[in-house]
Amino acid sequence: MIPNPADSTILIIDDNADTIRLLSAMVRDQGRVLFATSGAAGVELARQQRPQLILLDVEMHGMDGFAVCDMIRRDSDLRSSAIIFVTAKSTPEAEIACLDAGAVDFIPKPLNSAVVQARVRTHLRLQAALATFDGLANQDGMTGLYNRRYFDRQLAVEFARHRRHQLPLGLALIDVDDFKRFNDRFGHQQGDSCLRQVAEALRDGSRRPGEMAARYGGEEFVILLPNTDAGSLERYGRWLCSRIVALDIPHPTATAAPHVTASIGLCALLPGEQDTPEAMLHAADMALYQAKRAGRNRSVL
Ligand code: GH3
Ligand code: MG
Ligand code: MG
Ligand code: MG
Ligand code: MG
Repeated sequence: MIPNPADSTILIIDDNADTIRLLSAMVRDQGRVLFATSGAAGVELARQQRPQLILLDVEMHGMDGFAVCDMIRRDSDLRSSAIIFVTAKSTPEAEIACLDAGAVDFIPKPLNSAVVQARVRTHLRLQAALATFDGLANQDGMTGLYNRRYFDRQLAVEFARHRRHQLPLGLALIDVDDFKRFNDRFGHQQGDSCLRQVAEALRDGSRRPGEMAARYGGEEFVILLPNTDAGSLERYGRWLCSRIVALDIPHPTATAAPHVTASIGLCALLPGEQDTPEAMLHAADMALYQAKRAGRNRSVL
């Protein structure tokens, strides 16, 4: 999915109401415009709304533009918000200071409508291109699920959240059963199509907030389930197995059933349990191995 620059959000942070009015009128055709009249309110709004572009006044009462820029650049959730400084100080030194602070551009006051529009348009286009690349870098090309790279990053994020807020965290490792035989019987193209169908079922089965499905590699998938305790995870594992059975993809040479099935290894971390993301994956892998040994088409915690 390619992001459209016109769907962008532009946040104006300025302590002067007249400047906000003027800037809003200039850029309102290019996206949804929000504003804040202080640095602190601006940072708060940026965290809530994740704007693609922030037009930031340098001289403000209280927290000035450089302090705001610094806070935003330190916030990993706001990595993809670009900052343009708006300032009357247009010496080369001032311009360099803005760029060195982490802004992508600099708009001089007094404001020229055509210049403001051209700069905003250019940066929204660049932001959309970056978002496209970011999406592609995190995606598995064949199934459209997230890839392992992205999964590993999200697991680290959720794991830290689990620690901080003392919430349970669940993980499911899913491996298609007897898939080598499936390829041998039907060929690789049918094999790929089977993996896409399984992936779609997994995506569909992980739509609650915070849940994510990824292709872990080959015919293995993984689902991250925040706030899921052991009991819910066991029910989820059984449900997921039945969803893959329900795809009803014929597999006459499989060992567990005459259609495609999967084995699932589960791992649930309770609040406060001292472990690591790697240990979670290892535990799920051990459980998966047991599910295979016990006859496949089942989940094991
Ligand atoms: P088990 O039930 O023990 O998991 O048996 P299995 O045959 O599924 O496991 P094994 O690890 O022996 O074989 C996995 C097979 O998955 C072999 C490999 O060629 C196939 N495979 C991995 N990635 C892809 C893919 O992207 N497309 C297709 N068509 N096949 C793939
Ligand atoms: Mg000001
Ligand atoms: Mg495998
Ligand atoms: Mg397999
Ligand atoms: Mg195997």
